[in-house]
Amino acid sequence: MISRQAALLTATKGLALAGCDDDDTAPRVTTFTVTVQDVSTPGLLATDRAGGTVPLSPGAYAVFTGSNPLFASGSAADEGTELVAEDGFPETKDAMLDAAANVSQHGIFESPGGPDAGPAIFAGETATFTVDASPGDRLQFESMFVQSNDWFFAFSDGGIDLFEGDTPISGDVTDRLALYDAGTEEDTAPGTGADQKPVQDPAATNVGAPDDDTAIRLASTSEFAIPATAAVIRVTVTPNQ
Ligand SMILES: [Ca+2]
Ligand SMILES: [Ca+2]
Repeated sequence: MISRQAALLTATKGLALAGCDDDDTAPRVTTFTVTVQDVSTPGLLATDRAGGTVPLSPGAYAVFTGSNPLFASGSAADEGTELVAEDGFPETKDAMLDAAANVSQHGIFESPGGPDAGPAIFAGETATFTVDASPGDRLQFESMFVQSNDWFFAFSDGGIDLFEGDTPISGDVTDRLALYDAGTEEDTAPGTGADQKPVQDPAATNVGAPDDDTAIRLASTSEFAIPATAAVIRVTVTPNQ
């Protein structure tokens, strides 16, 4: 039989626990659905290739804390980023993320099929993936701007915070994207030249002259006419309820 004093202690402890959930429970995990849509339209680029649309490659993504585990703006690209940016192959980057200590989750996103029955994300297609994250976690990815030599989309500032304080972010995050030049292949204008992916052997890698500038940087809008990011790609992040 429980004593009155023990019952009182139990009740008091219960109240105390109810008042400090944050200290006594594991971090809250939120599952997010991320969509990457190709919103480019025919004739967006002045080229016959892909009807002037801008296909996107399958991408590599990571949930992480601290610094961007996929690339560093201003530094040379690693092999994984080069393969995404020049040839649209994310598998090597995905495998390299296994070794990144600050990555909690990583993977590949791709088209559900589409006109090539393959992983490339063509105009009108949407790739979808889910990630589990806790406050403090960030998201980053790389996906090739296929009508280029070595350009890829990623979030600027190293990634996006998936929470504002403890609140999951929600909605269109396209304005957080930037188009980067990987610094691994010399550029020609979008949709032109002999060394861009649409006119290469689809399975070939590293076709084209090396870049004069080996630093990862923003693609040059002073040198080339480049469509607005929002005319090519739309990314949304939605916490599951
Ligand atoms: Ca380049
Ligand atoms: Ca090339």
